Amino acid sequence: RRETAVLEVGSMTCASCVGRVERILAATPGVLEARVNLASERAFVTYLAGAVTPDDLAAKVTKAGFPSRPRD
Ligand code: 9UX
Repeated sequence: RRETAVLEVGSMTCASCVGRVERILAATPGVLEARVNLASERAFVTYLAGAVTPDDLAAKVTKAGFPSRPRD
């Protein structure tokens, strides 16, 4: 089943950062779609439940230099 995660993503300062974060998320197994909004510092990720978790996604983006955490 598909679910949507919202992540708060820090340290994005330009459109290229947005593209980097979207590619990082989209390249993660289980992720179907990833969209990032720079102004709101949010990532919206559609993923397959059981394949990956919001915590996994936030950890991966954080490791790439953009401190992130799941939001309700
Ligand atoms: Mo923009 Mo982001 O020049 O890591 S790519 S600051």
